[in-house]
Amino acid sequence: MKILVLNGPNLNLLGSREPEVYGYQTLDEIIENLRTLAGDFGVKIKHQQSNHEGVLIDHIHQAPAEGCAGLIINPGGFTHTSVALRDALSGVALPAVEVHLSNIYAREAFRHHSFVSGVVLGQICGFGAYGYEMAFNALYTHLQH
Ligand code: CA2
Repeated sequence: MKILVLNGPNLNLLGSREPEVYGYQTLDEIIENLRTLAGDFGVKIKHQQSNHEGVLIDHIHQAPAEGCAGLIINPGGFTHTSVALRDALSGVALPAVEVHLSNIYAREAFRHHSFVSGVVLGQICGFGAYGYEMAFNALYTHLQH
C-alpha cells in the first residue's frame, strides 16, 4: 500500500522559525518518523512539499494513477484560501486526512475556516508533528475496512 503525504507552502521552513507555534522538528524529520511508522504496517510513503498551489493540485490528480490508496495533507495557508485544492481533493475522491500542526481554532479568526475540511475523512490539528502519525493511523484504519 502507498499513501501520498502532501505539505503546502512554507512548511519547508519547519524547525527553523516559530518553534513555539510549529515545533522544533524539521519536515524531513517528521516525514522520516512517518516512514518508519508506515513501514511497520508495510505502507510506503510518497512525500511532496510545494509552495505552489498548482503543483499540489497536480500531485493530487496524479495520486490514483500512481497507486496511492489515500492521502494525508497539510495544505498550509492554502487551507484558508483554496477552493481549487478542495475541488482537486473531491475530484479524485481518494480518502484523505487533513493535518495542522497548530490548533487553527485557537489562532486568528482567518484560520478558523478550512476549505478542505468538508471533503476529507477528518481533520487533526493542534498536536504538532504527532498529528501526522495520528493521521496515518486514522487513514490506515479507514483503508482496512
Ligand atoms: O498549523 C499548521 O500546520 C498550518 O497548516 C501551518 C500554516 C498556517 O498557515 C495554517 O494556518 C496552519 C503555515 C505554515 C508555515 O510554516 C512555517 C514554519 C516555520 C516558520 C514559518 C512558517
